[in-house]
Parts: sequence; structure tokens; C-alpha cells
Amino acid sequence: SPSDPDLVERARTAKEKLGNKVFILGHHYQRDEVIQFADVTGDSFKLARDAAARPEAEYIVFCGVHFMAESADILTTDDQKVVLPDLAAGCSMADMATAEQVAECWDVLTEAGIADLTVPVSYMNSSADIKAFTGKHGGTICTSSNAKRALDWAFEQGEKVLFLPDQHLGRNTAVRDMGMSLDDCVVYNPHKPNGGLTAEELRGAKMILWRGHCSVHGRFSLDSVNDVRERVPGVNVLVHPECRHEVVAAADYVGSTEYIIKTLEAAPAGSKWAIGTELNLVRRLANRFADEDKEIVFLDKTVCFCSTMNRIDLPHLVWALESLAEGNLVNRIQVDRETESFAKLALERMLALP
Ligand code: CIZ
Ligand code: SF4
Repeated sequence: SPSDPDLVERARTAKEKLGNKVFILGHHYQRDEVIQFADVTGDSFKLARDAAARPEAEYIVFCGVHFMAESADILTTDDQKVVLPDLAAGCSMADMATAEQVAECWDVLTEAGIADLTVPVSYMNSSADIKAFTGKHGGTICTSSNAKRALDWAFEQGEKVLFLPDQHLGRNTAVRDMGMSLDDCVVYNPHKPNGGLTAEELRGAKMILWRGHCSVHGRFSLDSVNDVRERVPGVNVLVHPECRHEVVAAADYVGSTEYIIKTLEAAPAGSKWAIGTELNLVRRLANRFADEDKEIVFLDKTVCFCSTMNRIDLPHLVWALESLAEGNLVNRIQVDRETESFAKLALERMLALP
């Protein structure tokens, strides 16, 4: 739906008034009405780095979800203030691993005698607390673009990996990219005693996958792939690695949002694509490439937007910008120093990956 012209004008005015003091980051999954005001767009990691490259911007307005704003706060200077236009914009996947649950899991691994052999690898889509846990225990962060390199590194440091919080990215990377078998992976369920695993099962596993998933990508199914192949003959199926293993196994191409965008940019005219990722991004890409005669459809019409991403709408952005322009710092996301220092350690290990 077209943006309300009055709100567009107000956003523009407030942004102009703030000038170089504000830098607006727009995640790929954000609404068009918000993306039009973004100074840069990208995935969570690229955006955090873009913010860090703008030390003159006192306010970083992060149009995305909570863990992304935390990561931006971790990577920017203490003088830069990161603002999330709606504090209710969380991430269901990140929320599936709390600090207490992960500490308990580490106790279970210790009890089974394998904690010393285990290296935590945490997906960018996790809270600052989980990133700090990862840093403290010798582990690294990964994104969907460098998950294989992170696992290669981790298996040089230890014999086992505890992969947090997205079981699908962990499993897909282990099986598709590292040649492991499904039997090398076990799933740790934080809602069950001992994760629902015996000490034997833990000792026999190479990959201990946290039982988390994305509520959007996890909804694509093997039927989605089969149905679209029938509906659109000759279609190329391109999905994000947060999708379930059977979806990824049935797809033609698998990769991060940045990979998806680059693949479509390079695709020949006349080609047809079914995309398994967030709907705001898929729609935007379908519009962008319509002129070039690339047919782009959403992998499964029953799957919806990321509801928490969509909480950041134009009214919230206007409110945040007008507040800042009036000198009121609202909705600041600030990670405490200790958490920040351990989380940074884990992020720096990722940056140092070969
Ligand atoms: O699924 C998401 O939320 C992704 C891919 C986030 C990001 O940009 O890392
Ligand atoms: Fe979290 Fe999934 Fe939404 Fe990304 S798309 S913010 S992983 S729930």
C-alpha cells in the first residue's frame, strides 16, 4: 500500500533537520514505506558494519529487529546511540535461546564430559547475551554467508560444535557444505531435561544443534517446492539456508539474502525464480526485475511477512525521527559493557576467519 503522504513529508522533514547526525539502516526485510528512508540497506551484519563506518552519526536508527540493533551497538562507538523505532520488534528465533537456557546446556555438556571438546558457533541472529556466551567459551559468530568457514575454524579448535540458535542453518551447513551426515547431528531441546538427549547421544554427535528456527523460513516445506515446480515450469528454486533441510535439499540454489539478490541480478532475461525468503524482500525484487523480464514468485503463498520486522512501520519511524530532531533520545538499545566485550570477542573471531 502507498505510504501516507503526510507521514512521508514528516519523515523527510525530521531527517533533513537531523542531517549528518542521523544514519538510517534498513534491513532487507523491512517494508517499502520504511526502506525509502534508509541511507543503506543490507543484511544484519552488513548494516552493523555500515553503522560502524559512520562514526560522525550520533544516532543510528536501525530499521530491523532487536538483536540487529544490539549488534550495531556492539560494533559502533560509545558516543553513537542506536535507536530501534519499536521496542517490540524482536526476533522469534533469537528469543528461542536465552542466557539461562544456554548456561544450563553448557552444564549438561560439562556433565557429559564434552564441554572441553565443544566450540560454540552462534548465528548472528541471536541476542547479545548469547554472543557473549559464545565469546566467553572460545567460539565465534557466523552469518549465513560464512557459516561454513566458521564451522571449518571451529572444528580446528575442537571436536564438536554447539550451534546456536538456528538448527536449520547448522544442519544445512554441516550436511550440504561439510559432508557430514544427518546422524552426526543431534538436536538439543532447551525445554526438556538434559536437552532431551542422553550423555551417549551427546558424546556421539559432532554437531549439537540448538532447537531454534525462524518462524518465517521454517514454514516453507517440501510441498512448497514441489508445488511451485508444477505451477511454474522451468522455475529455479532459490532459498535461504534458514529453511528446513528437506527444502534446501530440494532447491536449486541456497544462500543468504545478499546471495539471493546477486543471483537475481546476474540471472538472464526470461528466467523464472521461486524465492524462499521474507516476503517484503521477494516483492521488492519481483518489482525491481519485472522490467528485465525475470519472473520472480514467492515460494509459498501461505507464508507471511516476518511479523516483528513489520512492526517497524512509517508511523514508528516518524515518531523516532521527530523525537530525535527535538532532542529526545527514545528507544535506545544499549548493551552493557561486560556483555559487549565478550560479544565483541566472538564477532572479532568471525571477522578474522580465513
Ligand atoms: O532471517 C533473517 O532475519 C536474516 C537473514 C537476517 C540477517 O540479515 O542476518
Ligand atoms: Fe527472526 Fe526470522 Fe524474522 Fe529474521 S525473518 S527476524 S530470523 S523471525
